[in-house]
Amino acid sequence: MKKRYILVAVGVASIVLGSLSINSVILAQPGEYDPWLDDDEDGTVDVNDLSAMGQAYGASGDPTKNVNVMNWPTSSAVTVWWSEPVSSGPNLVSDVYTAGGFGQLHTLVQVTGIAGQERLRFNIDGRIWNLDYTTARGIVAYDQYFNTSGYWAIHIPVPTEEFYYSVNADPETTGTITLSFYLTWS
Ligand SMILES: [Ca+2]
Repeated sequence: MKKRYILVAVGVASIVLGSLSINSVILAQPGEYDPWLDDDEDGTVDVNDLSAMGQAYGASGDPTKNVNVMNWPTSSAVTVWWSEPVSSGPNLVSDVYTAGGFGQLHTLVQVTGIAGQERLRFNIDGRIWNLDYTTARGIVAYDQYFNTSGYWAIHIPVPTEEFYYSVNADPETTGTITLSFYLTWS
């Protein structure tokens, strides 16, 4: 009985080893160049790349890889206001925009018609949602007074996934605001 088991075991092992050797022949064929396998980064995957693996064989740790990304995409510029009138009364509030995973928010502002005691309070706001996402609260992420006409370029980290702009004019204040933004990854 034992001999029979041994014979079966040897038979199975032969089949497994046979298929393994066929697989290794297939794997040994030249394939597409994979830069992740080219350890010494000489443009060829060869035995020199195996030595690094041999030395580290059996080691374990965090598989995160450091990479340099050169082709960061950029968003298109979005015009929020074009010569939009502002005056005391209700705040001027923009649509809500989604930062979409971008990291930096670049805003260009032009203000006209502000002089003397006139003053605009300009905010870039993020939004915090309640726990069941039924109501949101605006949070001031950037706060600046414009007390003259002029141009401003404002660069800030994206405050939250969603953001918007708001302008509040002091009493006896009238002017216009033109504003556009674009987003970059870094
Ligand atoms: Ca190599």
